[in-house]
Amino acid sequence: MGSLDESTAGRAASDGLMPEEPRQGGYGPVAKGEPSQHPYHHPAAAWGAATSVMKVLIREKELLAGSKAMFSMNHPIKGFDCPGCAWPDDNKGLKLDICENGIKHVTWEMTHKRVDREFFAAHTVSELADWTDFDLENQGRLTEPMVYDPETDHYVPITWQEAFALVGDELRGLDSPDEATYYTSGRLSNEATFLYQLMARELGTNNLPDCSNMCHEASGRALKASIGTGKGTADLEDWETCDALFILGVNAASNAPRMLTALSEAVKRGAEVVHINPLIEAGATRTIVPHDIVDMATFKTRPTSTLNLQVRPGGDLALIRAMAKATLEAAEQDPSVLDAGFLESLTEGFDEYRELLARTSWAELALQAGLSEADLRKAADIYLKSERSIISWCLGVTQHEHGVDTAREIVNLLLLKGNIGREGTGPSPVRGHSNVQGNRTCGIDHRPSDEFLDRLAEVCGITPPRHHGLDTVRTIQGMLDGTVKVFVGMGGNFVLAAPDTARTAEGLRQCELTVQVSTKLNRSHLVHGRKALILPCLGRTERDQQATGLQGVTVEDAMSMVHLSIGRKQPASTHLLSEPAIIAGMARAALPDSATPWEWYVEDYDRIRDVMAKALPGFEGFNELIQQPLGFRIPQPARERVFLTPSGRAEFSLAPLPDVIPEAEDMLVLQTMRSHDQWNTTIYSNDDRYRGVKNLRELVFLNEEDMRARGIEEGSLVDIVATSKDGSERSVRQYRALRYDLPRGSAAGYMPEMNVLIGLADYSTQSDQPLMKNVKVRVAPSA
Ligand SMILES: Nc1nc2c(c(=O)[nH]1)N[C@H]1C(S)=C(S)[C@@H](COP(=O)(O)OP(=O)(O)OC[C@H]3O[C@@H](n4cnc5c(=O)[nH]c(N)nc54)[C@H](O)[C@@H]3O)O[C@H]1N2
Ligand SMILES: Nc1nc2c(c(=O)[nH]1)N[C@H]1C(S)=C(S)[C@@H](COP(=O)(O)OP(=O)(O)OC[C@H]3O[C@@H](n4cnc5c(=O)[nH]c(N)nc54)[C@H](O)[C@@H]3O)O[C@H]1N2
Ligand SMILES: [Mo]
Repeated sequence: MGSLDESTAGRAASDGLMPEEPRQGGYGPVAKGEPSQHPYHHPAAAWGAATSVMKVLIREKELLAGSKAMFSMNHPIKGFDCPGCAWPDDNKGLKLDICENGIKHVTWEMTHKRVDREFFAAHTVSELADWTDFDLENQGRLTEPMVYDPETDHYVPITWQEAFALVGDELRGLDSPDEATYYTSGRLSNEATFLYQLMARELGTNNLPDCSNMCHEASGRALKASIGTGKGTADLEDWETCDALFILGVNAASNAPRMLTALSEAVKRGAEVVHINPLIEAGATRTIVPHDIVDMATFKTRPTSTLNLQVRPGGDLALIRAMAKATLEAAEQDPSVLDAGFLESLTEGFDEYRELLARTSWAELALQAGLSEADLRKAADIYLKSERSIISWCLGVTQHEHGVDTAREIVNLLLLKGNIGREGTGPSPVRGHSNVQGNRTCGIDHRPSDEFLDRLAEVCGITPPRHHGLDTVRTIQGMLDGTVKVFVGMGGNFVLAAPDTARTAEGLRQCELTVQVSTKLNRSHLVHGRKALILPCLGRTERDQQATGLQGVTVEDAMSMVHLSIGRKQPASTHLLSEPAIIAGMARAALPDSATPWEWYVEDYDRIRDVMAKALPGFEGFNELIQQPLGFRIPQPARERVFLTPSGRAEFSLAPLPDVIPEAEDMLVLQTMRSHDQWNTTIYSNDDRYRGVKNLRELVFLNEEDMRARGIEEGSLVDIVATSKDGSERSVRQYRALRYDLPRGSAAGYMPEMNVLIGLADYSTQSDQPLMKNVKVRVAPSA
């Protein structure tokens, strides 16, 4: 579309949560230049990425430290784990397995800027509420604990001891431990995680909502039901040896850039790579391998796909089922396409599944997938011909009503050809936060199993509650109906990450106490309870010095590898505490007579690991295992074809084919996704390089024909009205409509700005995940 006309005011309807002045940059920086969109012709990664990194390094004045950081990031034993994403490290040879967005992410934490007591003295909370979210985070690192003073509307300094006492008093004053809720964002280390869940359970609650409730809950539930453990089975070596890769609902170039290397190497060795996504994302065609200096110097691009299929939003189950149907049809001619021995001895429900598919017509499947039968058969042919297939997915699959059924259908398809527990095969969900998988492994679970609690009780000498706790959506409901009075956020930015921003804010404001353990200032500090604390912690890059010396922590990547992460940088302030120390401080204050040796644990994290080794299956010998250069793999029985399901076999699921076509003809299915230049609620700029967008976040990508049908001009302003499951409506006004290559009937825009459109009722009944990729909207030109 080129440059747009004079920028007109764009406002979201989330009262008091965004600055009032007109802007088009959403929660990003105040827009400076004119918004524009130009097609992006360059390969993913490449020099554009290098330039973008340099800009960030220069802005943060961290050129030297930033470049030094790149060399210790993801290095075995002596480095820290990149907090950018959960993609596993490739530690073979001397390759530097780093990426543009990982570097941006790390530098953002390492900034020289500080938010100190003078900063808070200079600005009231009401004043800060008018700043953009970018400006809030861009103030730099938090330096000391602060408490909200309602008299002056300022955050004022408080000592750590007083802060802990405040938390302790409040928690001890509750009528029931279930009146408090303990949120985790997925970067918390395993050690801190273990202490955090122990604190909650010793206090008497399983209220442990986490970002996973909005992210991969569906994958966990599906895999648990199908194969007995809630994790993928493929690892990086499998990715290197498979001959077909199916990637569903992942924007690799932006959100898992190190995956690009695996994709290009797969294509290079002749493997098939099929991308299934309503959008053809940048990383789904070509890349310059991010760390291949020769490729970068010579601009040598490498293909990253052999087939792209633009599925209808939510149509993945139909597509996968079509592939399974074609496989079963082929087996009628040539039974050897199926792994009969595997199906016979290690699976349950195959006959019923075959019957279900025989009853499902190609026409229904094609309609629901939004693809022609010919296209569906193309994908099926690749699967049929391949000896070793991996199917990988991310939010494009999980944040839908039928996320669990779809992930289970993926397993169904894999089972047909024994594509599990064999080299080069398996389900492979791409997790988000760098330790979100480890959080679950180490006990962040609002629905813990009895076995887990039994062992915790025995090893830690506590009596954990047995009733299930609150997840993210139910936490918000609880705050709103007054049953939740204390909110503790271990990282993250709850108010912006959660659905229904306005209602979430209302809930937080109704709390008696909100506690945010954070590295940087964000919106969740400004939308607070009657009492409020900001507790600043060490970041992952920083030295964590305790009584017995320098401490390291561990994280688990998306492929179940657990390894050590040791920060080396001088902490941003001498007043920061580590996350384990903050948890121990709160726990002691809330549980003065606790027999748990909180302080002793913090002196030496080996002690936490020793108790984890006893409490968590697969962690036996934890302290020794992490001394291995690449860490260790948590045993994943399904990888060995041991299926811990009720039947002791891998279980086929028999979900009915969902109807994913909106009930009203003028309704579009809107997905809320990330731009290239953001990390969840952290927005680095208003650009989205690979989608060719500059200076604009308040936008909606639409299909050309959908625009024409609604009289919407390219680059013009539109209003978007969402209809919730409960019939209520939410809207954003004056967003820019941009033409994009996506299927008719679908639309796309950015989180977290568009979270205001997602009602609290809009969560999946299968996974309880908010429907962040499935918002039913009507779009019309602004008045
Ligand atoms: N740089 C950077 N890296 C990140 C993050 C970040 O914000 N920035 N976030 C991290 C986190 S927490 C996570 S969970 C991951 C998220 O990684 P992604 O899942 O890649 O995240 P999104 O940006 O939401 O993109 C969703 C993708 O799914 C596609 N999609 C939408 N609906 C459908 C559908 O119905 N079917 C299919 N097949 N595809 C669909 C979209 O077009 C898009 O390509 O990334 C992690 N890594
Ligand atoms: N509409 C819509 N909404 C979504 C999504 C979507 O696709 N669409 N995606 C969902 C997903 S997948 C996720 S994972 C959630 C993310 O939700 P969250 O995890 O809650 O959000 P983040 O933006 O990752 O959190 C950023 C904040 O974490 C703090 N932080 C950074 N590093 C550290 C650290 O080392 N320790 C501590 N204690 N704090 C730290 C900083 O203060 C920073 O402001 O959002 C969800 N929300
Ligand atoms: Mo996530």
